[in-house]
Amino acid sequence: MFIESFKVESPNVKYTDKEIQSVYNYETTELVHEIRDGTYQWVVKPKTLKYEFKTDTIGDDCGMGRKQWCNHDWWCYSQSRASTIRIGSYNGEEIYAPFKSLLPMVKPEDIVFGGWDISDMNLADAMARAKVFDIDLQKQLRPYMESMVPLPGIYDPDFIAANQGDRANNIIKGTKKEQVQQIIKDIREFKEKNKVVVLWTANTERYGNIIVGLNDSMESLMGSLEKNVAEISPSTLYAIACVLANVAFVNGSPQNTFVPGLIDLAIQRNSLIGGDDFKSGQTKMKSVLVDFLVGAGIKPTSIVSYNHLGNNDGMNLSAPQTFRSKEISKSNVVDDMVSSNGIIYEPGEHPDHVVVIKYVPYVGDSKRAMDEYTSEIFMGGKNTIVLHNTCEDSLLAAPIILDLVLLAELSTRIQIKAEGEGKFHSFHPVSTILSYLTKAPLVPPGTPVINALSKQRAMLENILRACIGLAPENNMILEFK
Ligand code: NAI
Ligand code: DG6
Repeated sequence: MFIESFKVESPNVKYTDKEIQSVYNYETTELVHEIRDGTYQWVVKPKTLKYEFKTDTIGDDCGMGRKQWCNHDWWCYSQSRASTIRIGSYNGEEIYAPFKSLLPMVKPEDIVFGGWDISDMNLADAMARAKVFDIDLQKQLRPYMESMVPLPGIYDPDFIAANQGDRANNIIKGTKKEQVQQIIKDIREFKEKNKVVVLWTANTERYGNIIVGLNDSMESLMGSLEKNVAEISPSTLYAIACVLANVAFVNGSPQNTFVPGLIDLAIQRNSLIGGDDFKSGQTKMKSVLVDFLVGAGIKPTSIVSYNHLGNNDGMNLSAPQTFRSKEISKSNVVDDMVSSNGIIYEPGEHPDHVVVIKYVPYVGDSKRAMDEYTSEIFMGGKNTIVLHNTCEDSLLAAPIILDLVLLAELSTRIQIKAEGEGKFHSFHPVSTILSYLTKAPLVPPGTPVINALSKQRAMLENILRACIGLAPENNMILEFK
């Protein structure tokens, strides 16, 4: 059964006009590796930590009883708009509510769009050029989009494919520092009326070289900016501007925008950063399937993923250096699952994992993703699973863009306090709750990277549940045992 909304009644939860406060017992474990009875042993000690959460309710979309206009397939594949969570059972029936009813979230219809592009094409013409929507829909949307023209962007041909040069007619001139200053000015003008989240969905760049003294610390990066050093990518320049303007910045592309100096800067200034690379289709399937296989004791030994696509992203990725960025972000996604099972894999053993992307103009945005998973099964047998997925690339990415923006904004409104801590603070500026939506989750230094989709989803959902004093979803259903 599905219900539209709910409210939690508990001594641990308080709803006020301005915020939702919750007290939460975090059940976890402490691991000890010590000598007992003359040998090293692992000892696991359950422990309970007490946390408090405060969530600012600005942007209220909890909508107790309010009718939602957007409850249809427009939002399909958006985690925040189209998915549900289980909240309990009633008379023996499982009860589900919208994911968005957990905490107040900004409504998509309240988002004000702005942005930069190195091409000055208005959004209606860009929509026509992209050939993703059918003509009828384009005609309906054109009046709303033709007056929307992007602000000039930061262009550096060294970082993207040469085949993008023809589009670059809308460029911020000046030194890198002046370009950053212009982005900050644009953000400030926008910020006068709106809360800002910036999301990079521009071309994939090549990886930036990490060089000691150039970008390995906040000081070196800011020093390099002063000196107009060439090896600072446009995406890193936008990210610097966002951190300096204290607005959230999310990277939807695979390159290493977040060089160590940038991460350092974001931490110092407590400004949210998140990424990298939208996890839209093939990788999402991979982070489900490999989790299932390894979790079931089946041993994937070869994973080969092909893509062909004919949109501008595909054209940009046809250059080796931009392809390499994508290859890296697509390749590391099975690591945590493989290392979780020391029964089927030897230490250091890893399946062959190959990623191929080819530009095929004829298929346009209709991307083909083909995967072959070969695994070892019972008694030395082999199992091969083949997937073929055809889908509009852009229509997979757009809902993820929406989710990243809505969740990043929500994340900036949550405050946390552990027992013994004097005051509330925001989550770590390197935002891990966005990892469900990204191929190569950016995590704070020293934090484990989780790629398995079910764990990423559980983390996101359970943290939001904690903010309203609900226990994590444990699927035990003990009531019926
Ligand atoms: P696109 O090539 O259609 O659009 C990129 C836009 O960025 C173009 O309009 C280009 O002019 C602009 N641009 C390039 N450099 C810029 C700069 N420095 N500043 C401002 N604008 C700039 O690409 P698409 O398909 O929209 O993808 C965007 C990014 O998202 C790519 O990195 C892609 O790999 C990534 N991505 C896309 C997915 C998908 O569409 N399913 C999934 C995962 C990631
Ligand atoms: C070819 O792989 C083009 C890419 O930009 C993809 O569309 C994108 O990275 C999606 O990858 P995935 O693995 O999430 O489907």
